[in-house]
Amino acid sequence: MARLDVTEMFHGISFPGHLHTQDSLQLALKFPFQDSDILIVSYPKSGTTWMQEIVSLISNKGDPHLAQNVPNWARSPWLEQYYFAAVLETSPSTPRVITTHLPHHLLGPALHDSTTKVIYVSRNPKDVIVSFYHFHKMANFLPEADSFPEFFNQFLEGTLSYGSWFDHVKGWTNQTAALDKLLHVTYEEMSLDLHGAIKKVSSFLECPLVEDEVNTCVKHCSFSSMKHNNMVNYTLIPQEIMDHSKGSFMRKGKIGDWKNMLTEEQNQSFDKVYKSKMQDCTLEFVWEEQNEEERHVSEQATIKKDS
Ligand code: PPS
Repeated sequence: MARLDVTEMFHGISFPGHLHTQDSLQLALKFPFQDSDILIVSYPKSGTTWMQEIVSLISNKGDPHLAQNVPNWARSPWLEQYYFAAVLETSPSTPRVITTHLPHHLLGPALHDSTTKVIYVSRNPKDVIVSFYHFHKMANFLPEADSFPEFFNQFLEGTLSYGSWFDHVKGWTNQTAALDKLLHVTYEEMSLDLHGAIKKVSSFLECPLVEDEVNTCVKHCSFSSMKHNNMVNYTLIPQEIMDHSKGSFMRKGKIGDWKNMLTEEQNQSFDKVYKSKMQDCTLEFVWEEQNEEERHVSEQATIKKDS
């Protein structure tokens, strides 16, 4: 298969050459966005596919026909990938839905003159590392991930494909003033309250849904529905490109899986790096799924704080 072993270095960030060329990356930075476009932005493994499905279902008022018949990459193609222009031309999504993993310092200027609606999806980075590591094992277009400790260090250094998680998240979430329309949704929000997250996205997209439609969206973008939907679980991708015997794209879909992978020492060094790199950032992530009792205590604390 073409260019599986090629890496493209672009502005100091490595991108898999199977999907990207210097031209496709360069073209992405000059893309003429339209005001009606919807742009889904994320660092890899943060819930991109989930948001693509949510937006697709919302735009179709919960009707799963497109979601069950057209692959996600055709409904919401990646701006920086070489086949983007061709796919966008035949994409059935109205308005156009575009996806990107590009950092804000590269793509921001292209968005300056439009009121494109941007949905930024983030996920707690310990779960991102683990999900990305497993994905490297099955995705033959990504460099071989040798050992987890090595991969973990590369994540912290920002040298993995698509660059630094820290720069990505800070770059996009600091843009509330510069971008007219940016909605930040976390993976954990979707996981803890999918119904609420769908309503939040539908209101941002000015695509109001009645309660039955929200419930249909919830049903079709649950982990189990998406895991069994070939249009979104990447099983259509040939074995040479994604080795499905080495894992599933829809792997676990949980908050806090990092606890099964990171050692205590790695957890501590992660926290140290996180604290120093994110000191200028007010974001707060949910790091693990709370049990019922813990959730009740924190809800009470929030109610008290708000009253
Ligand atoms: S990619 O390659 O960047 O497009 O990957 P991305 O879609 O951002 O992230 C993949 C992870 O998201 C999980 N996922 C979900 N979790 C819960 N519910 C739903 N519906 C869902 N859809 C996707 C997917 O399982 C990957 O996470 P892990 O932790 O590996 O399971």
